[in-house]
Amino acid sequence: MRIFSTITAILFTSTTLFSLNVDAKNHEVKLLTADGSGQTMVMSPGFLKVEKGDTVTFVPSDVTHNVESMSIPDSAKPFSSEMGKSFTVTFSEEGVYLYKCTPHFALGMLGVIQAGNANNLEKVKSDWTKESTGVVMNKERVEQYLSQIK
Ligand SMILES: [Cu+2]
Repeated sequence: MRIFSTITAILFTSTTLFSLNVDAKNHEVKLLTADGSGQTMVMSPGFLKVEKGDTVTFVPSDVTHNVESMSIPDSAKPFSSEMGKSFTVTFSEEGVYLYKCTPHFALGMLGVIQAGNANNLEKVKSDWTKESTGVVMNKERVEQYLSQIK
């Protein structure tokens, strides 16, 4: 009987894992030097709403861009990518993620991702208020991204 319960357990586990992954989507954010409509050093899209468990692949237009997390949910893992390399993050913790391109932070190259419920929105807003003193251009982008969170 033991072998049958083991098999049942394995089948149950793989079915559960499969059903968790079935709905997960991959999204793409481009890290652009110029977006063709007059914006420079910009994430496209700058604000993205995903579901818990989805993945986002960040694709730099050239070697000068990367992504680095700034303010994220408490239980989430910070991320930081290599310059010029595509990088995929799994958003397994719900909340708001504020991130930047490390070398273009001062130029306002930041982005916001909402995964599921925005339970840490107030914390992200207060972190942004502190960090925004280091941004000299396009600060309003972040305000505009944060204003889209529902
Ligand atoms: Cu950049």
